[in-house]
Parts: sequence; structure tokens; C-alpha cells
Amino acid sequence: MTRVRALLIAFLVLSLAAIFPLAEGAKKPSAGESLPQQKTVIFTVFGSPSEGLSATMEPILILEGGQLKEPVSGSSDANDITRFSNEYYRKGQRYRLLFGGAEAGTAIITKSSANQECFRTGADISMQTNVKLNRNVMALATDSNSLGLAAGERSRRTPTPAERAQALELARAAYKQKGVAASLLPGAQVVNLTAVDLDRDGQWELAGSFVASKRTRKQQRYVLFLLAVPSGSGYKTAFSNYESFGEEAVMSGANIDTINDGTYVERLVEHLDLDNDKVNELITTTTGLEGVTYYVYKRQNGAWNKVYEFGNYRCAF
Ligand SMILES: [Ca+2]
Ligand SMILES: [Ca+2]
Repeated sequence: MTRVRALLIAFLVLSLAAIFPLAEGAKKPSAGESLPQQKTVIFTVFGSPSEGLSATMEPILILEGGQLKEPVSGSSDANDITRFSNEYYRKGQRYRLLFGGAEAGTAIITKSSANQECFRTGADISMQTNVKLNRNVMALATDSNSLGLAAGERSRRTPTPAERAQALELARAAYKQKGVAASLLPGAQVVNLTAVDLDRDGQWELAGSFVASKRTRKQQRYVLFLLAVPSGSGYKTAFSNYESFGEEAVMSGANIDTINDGTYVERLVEHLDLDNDKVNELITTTTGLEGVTYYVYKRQNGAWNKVYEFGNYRCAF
């Protein structure tokens, strides 16, 4: 093959790629058709008020044939990280932003982090959205064109004072059941509390993260994640995850108060219907000192079960 011809073919291939940038994820099964779900990637999007429409994202799961699979992680082979970056983090690549289980705008890749020391499976993005993100308010991005509800069906908001009081009451009950001293409970802190409608019945569920602190020696932190669901005129706990951390649980050089700021505290990422059964799955995360873990909970026969867990190593502390 002559050099000119090779260049021409390369040019044609590039042109096609430019014309059909979304071709791979663009086929949508028509109504009633139950094709196996094609491979799609779900990313968590992290932003902050000071960054405005600049944010970062990293992959948390791959949805393929109805299965939840682990994506590339910070501890993956360097070649796998490069391959992922080349495929998903080309400058200008666009992804749908999802928030409150629904369409919320666009994420546009500005720079891959693959060559950095930390956050190697992540990327810098710019967003086109009216959603305001912060440390405890995260969004999702995806290359799927079918996941998520229409923008008008978004469900995610700050709880009312009454909802907050009920969630705190359930949190205190959960703490009491774990034997946490009653004297520490009035001071229990709400790290984050979000109202979401997971099953689209117009009644709000509450996802909450809490820390109770024993500040006398030896210090202790009691962390709790709790999903409260409507029951009668109030709420009941659908599930809760509790953990206790002493001073020795925090690596030297870190302060135990990092837990009060959210480290080791399971927090809501988002909710999204991953398997099209009309009930949204709950996606949460726990940030450690060297990485982050993601969880997916699914309602099965009325119970909320953990169906996925993925730890992403980011950087040595
Ligand atoms: Ca509901
Ligand atoms: Ca579902």
C-alpha cells in the first residue's frame, strides 16, 4: 500500500469517527424489544461549588447483558488504564449527566487523569447542567442513551425539617441498638440527608449518613448509613450499615475528625434504574484515605440487598 493511500484510509476512518461519535452507544431497542443490554459505563461525577461547571468523574460500573461488572480501577494494569482512557476520555467526548435518577445535562471530557500519579481512572470534565454539585451531592454520567428518566421526572431534594427529624429518630434508634451510649446521641451529626423517590410512587424515601462522636479518650466515631422508607404516617428503616472507628483506625498523620468530614462514612451517590424494573437502585460510596468504594443496593421482594461492590484505589495516603 502506498503511503498516500494509507493516509487516505486513515483520514476516512477518522472522518467516520467524527461523523458518528456516538455510534457505538446509539442503538436503542424499540419498544417491547428485549435485547440484551449493550455494554455501557456508569461514572460518578464529583463537583464542588467553587469549581462551578468544572468537575471530575471516574467509572464505577459496567452494565453488560444485565450484569453489573467492575470497570478498570486505579490498581489495574497500566495498559488497561491507558486503553480505557483512550476509549472513553478523548477530549470533547460527551456523556449524559444523570441526577435524581433522570436526565440532567451533558458531561464533556476536558482531560484524562491516566498519566497522573493519583486518580488514574478519572478525568476532568466540564458540565452543561443546572445541577449544583458539592462534596455530598454527586451525579452520574453514562454513555447509555436509555438509562434514566426524562428530566422532568427528577427526584432528589433536601428533606423537610419533619423528614429530617424522623430520619434522625431512626438513626438514634439504630445507634441505640448497636449499644452506642445514649449520651452521645443528641450530638449525632447529619453528614448528609437526601430525599429521593426510589419507586416512583410519589412518596419520598430518605437516604442519610450520620456520625456520632465520643470525644473523650479514647476517642471513637460511630458511622451510620440508613435508608428510611415511608411506613404508615411516618418512616421505618429499610436497612442500615453501622461501623465503629477508634483512633487506631485512622492512619498516623490523619486526624480522627476526618471521619466527621465524611471519610469512612457511607454516602449517597445517586439512584438510577439499572435493570429497568421501575425501582431505582441506590448507589452509595465510602471514601477511604487511599481510595473509594462504591455499592449498589437493589430492592428484592421488599428487602434492600447489596448487589454490587467495587473498590477503586486512587493514591497512597
Ligand atoms: Ca417512594
Ligand atoms: Ca431497578
